[in-house]
Amino acid sequence: MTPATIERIETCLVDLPTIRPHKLSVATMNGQTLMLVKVYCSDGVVGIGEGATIAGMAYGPESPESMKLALDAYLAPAAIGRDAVRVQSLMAYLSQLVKGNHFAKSALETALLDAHGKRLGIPVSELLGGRRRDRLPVAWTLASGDTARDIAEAQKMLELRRHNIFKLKIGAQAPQADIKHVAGIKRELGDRAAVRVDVNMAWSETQAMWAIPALADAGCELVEQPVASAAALARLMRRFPVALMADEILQGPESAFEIAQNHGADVFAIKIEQSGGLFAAQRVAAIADAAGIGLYGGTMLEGAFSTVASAHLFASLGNLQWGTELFGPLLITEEILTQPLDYSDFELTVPHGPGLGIELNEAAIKRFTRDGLTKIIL
Ligand code: MUC
Ligand code: MG
Repeated sequence: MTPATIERIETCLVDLPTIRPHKLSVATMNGQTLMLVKVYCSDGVVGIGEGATIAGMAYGPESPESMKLALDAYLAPAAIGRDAVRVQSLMAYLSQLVKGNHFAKSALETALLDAHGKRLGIPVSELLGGRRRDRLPVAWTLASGDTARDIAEAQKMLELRRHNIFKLKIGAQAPQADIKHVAGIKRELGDRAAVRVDVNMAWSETQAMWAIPALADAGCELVEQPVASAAALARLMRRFPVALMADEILQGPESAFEIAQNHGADVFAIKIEQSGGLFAAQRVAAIADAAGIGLYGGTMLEGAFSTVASAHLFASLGNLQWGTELFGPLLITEEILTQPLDYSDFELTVPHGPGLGIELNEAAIKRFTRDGLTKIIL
């Protein structure tokens, strides 16, 4: 193989509007910021990766700005001149120099894999061991904050045959009101759709003890991260006729191992960014499989690049019992790709082209790209 080294790394922040406010227990989003990273290699290949999170720093310790800073000041200077082909080895080297910063590392690893796939003429899924499926079920999140509006949105998604699994964001109001909200939506949708909830850690263990059975009675099949601590989630396990999913407490392979050891979840929401990259997420999935824990392909409401990177990984996993929620690009008003992704018949098609198999529409992001770190819209 022709040797290729990293010549230049560029980053930028792109502030894009969302189609409607997206209300979570931690924040209400009116837009999404993508941190894009471009890796220019000595053989002329350019790879693109993305980092995104939810509402600045409301969800977790990294922000789009912190990802850009970690890349510009530390990861990029250390990567310049190094072998661009041996991606795992380069990422391991960089991890010795830069601790944490999982989202920034995931963005860089995505760009390196995109570049390497382009170089070899194969999709990223093949670099991850080969895809086992070409299409992925995709859930939609109902988070307008209004029951009637959420029902209308779900009905529209069913009519369009775009989604028939709905995740409801709850936890911003009292559990009693949330239970009413969930029951109202499930009653309207009936057997046509699956209903799940994400509490984003908003409940105390005591609240969860009485609210979860009520959600199960309402027809909810999966409760994501109802409480903040791993210990509390483990104590709630096996008490209710509904699956419990770990999200925020799952921060890479080591945490996955600990949760599995403590029988701390029925399902893992696997996320490439939160795991620290695609290879780390692959290891999280292996731990889940070994422990008999189900897998769900999670999102950080990412744009097209991190969404497609996730899709390549999820397509290669042996088990994906709970489908995915890779709908991030559909929440953004702008199409940033030259060729839109194919969401049809309740599924997303994993692109087939080399690398990620997608192309950035530079003109489309131009007016949304920040000059520096200061936010220009939202
Ligand atoms: C999360 O907490 O899972 C995924 C869907 C959504 O609406 O928010 C995210 C993050
Ligand atoms: Mg979640």
